[in-house]
Amino acid sequence: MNNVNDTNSEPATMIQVLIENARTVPDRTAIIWEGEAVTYREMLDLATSFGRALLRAMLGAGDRVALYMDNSLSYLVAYFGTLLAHGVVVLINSTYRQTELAHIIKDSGARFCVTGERQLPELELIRNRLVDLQTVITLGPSWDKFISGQSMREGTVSSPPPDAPAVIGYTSGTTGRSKGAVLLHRNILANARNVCQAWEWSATDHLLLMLPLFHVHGLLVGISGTLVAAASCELHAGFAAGVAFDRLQSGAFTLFFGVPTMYSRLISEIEERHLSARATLELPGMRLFVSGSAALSPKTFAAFQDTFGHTILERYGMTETLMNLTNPLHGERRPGTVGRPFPNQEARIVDLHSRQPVQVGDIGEIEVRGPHVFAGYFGQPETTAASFDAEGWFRTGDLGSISSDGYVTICGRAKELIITGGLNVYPREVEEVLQQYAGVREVAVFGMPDPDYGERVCAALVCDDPQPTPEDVIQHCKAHLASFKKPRTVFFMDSLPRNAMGKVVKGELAEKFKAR
Ligand code: MLC
Ligand code: AMP
Repeated sequence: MNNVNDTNSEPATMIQVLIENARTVPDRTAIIWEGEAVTYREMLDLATSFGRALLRAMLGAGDRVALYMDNSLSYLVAYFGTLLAHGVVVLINSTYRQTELAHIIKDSGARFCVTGERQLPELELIRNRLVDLQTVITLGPSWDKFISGQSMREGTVSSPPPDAPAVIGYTSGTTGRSKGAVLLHRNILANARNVCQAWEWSATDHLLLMLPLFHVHGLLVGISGTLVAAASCELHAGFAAGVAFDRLQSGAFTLFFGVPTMYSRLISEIEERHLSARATLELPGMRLFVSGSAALSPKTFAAFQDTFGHTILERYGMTETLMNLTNPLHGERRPGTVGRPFPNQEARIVDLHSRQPVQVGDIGEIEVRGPHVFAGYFGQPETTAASFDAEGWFRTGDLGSISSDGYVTICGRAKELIITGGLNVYPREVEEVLQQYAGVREVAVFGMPDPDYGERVCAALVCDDPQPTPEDVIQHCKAHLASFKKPRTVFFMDSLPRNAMGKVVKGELAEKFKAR
């Protein structure tokens, strides 16, 4: 049914990969969603219908289409459909509230937004402020109407140029307002190919994917890798340890990707079910568990090995660069490290001042270079220029050291960032919201260790009397920000510890409250 241009040369975009798979293995399952298998041919047809509808609605090449919704098959249809119509997909966390949402839609200048019924009310609150946003497509009847709509313009979808922007992923900085990282079609394909090569991802693999599609981990590793390998993937709405364990025991899967919280919850699930003998926990068929997006503790690494008999492979990535470093598929997977660069990509560690590579064992900033590295921050040439050096090395803002045999250990961050359950929280953004609460005089948001989320968001406040309760403050944050950013612990102080420059010493706060 589709009229997509076929190509016989080596695919240069993920869309060409999809077209190629639909041609060579049309009846192979690509995605399983809610028990229904969707073949490569069907996926291309569905995406083509959506892409054509966008063209009828006057989408121009390079126009942004924001996806603000939970995981579903429609998410993938909208994603591939947008790319087929030469639009640019803007990823938005489906739990974002109006301020976060308004910023991304305005900053990206999105003309279209595809949203779920659960998210629509939040979007409606700010709709009249979003001058560029012309069309909102809500899953359900509005989606059906959009797809079947008539127009004078009948567009033909095709593969976009490899150098064109494909995805904008928002990731934050020091200002508290997130920046859009522009990934080109060729960046996404290059990284997916390198990942497939390193992990020997092949057509016989079947991935259990419970990560959100609005982040690169789920979409640009899980889905992209599946396509490049012409493999299949069972997509879920989200992660639940019980469901994950049952599915993994079914024998249907070979791959699982997760953040460390998912691995520690899988271990707890076994404890809760009082299953202890390893024999009962066999996960038939599984060949690879990969962890990323946050540091996997050696404790969880060892406990998972003990419980399930599998050695987790830890890798390191970021929105701007996709996947950078990986422990080996064959060879030692060293706990506490993120391994070496993926094939065809480079990484090095440089001194923070001289910007020269450090000696073995010394700590510096991790820099990366290669075809996987993004084009820059949307509409921010100066910030982009400051993120790269003259030789094209990208400064990750992560601190690390390298061993004599090339394994990198991440030791901290040059950027101020809390990673909770694989989700990033920029303290400044939460501080700005807390500042608005009546009676708050000073505020500092910082991370502390958490057994479930790895790190937890904490806030120290200096307030006028009468002091608010922690619950008041937390509710205030939930009303203004995605709920995962709220402080889970609130401390009240008479004054905040500051250095000679007047800057709050957050390390001291974390140390002080650790004892409690
Ligand atoms: C949800 N909540 C969280 C949270 N996730 N709080 C802190 N940290 C988190 N990560 C809050 C919700 O707001 C809610 O609060 C309550 O916890 C329960 O919500 P839930 O929906 O039941 O969530 P939960 O089961 O706890 O989710 C945990 C999780 C999820 C680990 C399954 O956070 C998740 O899927 N994380 C993966 C994120 C990811 O894909 N990161 C990749 C980024 S890309 P309340 O109060 O409202 O009830 C990247 C690059 C790379 O980093 O290298 O990959
Ligand atoms: P994001 O901006 O959401 O893409 O998050 C990227 C950040 O996640 C990186 O800059 C790292 O700080 C962190 N990260 C990703 N993978 C790992 C890992 N394996 N270990 C430690 N930190 C990680």
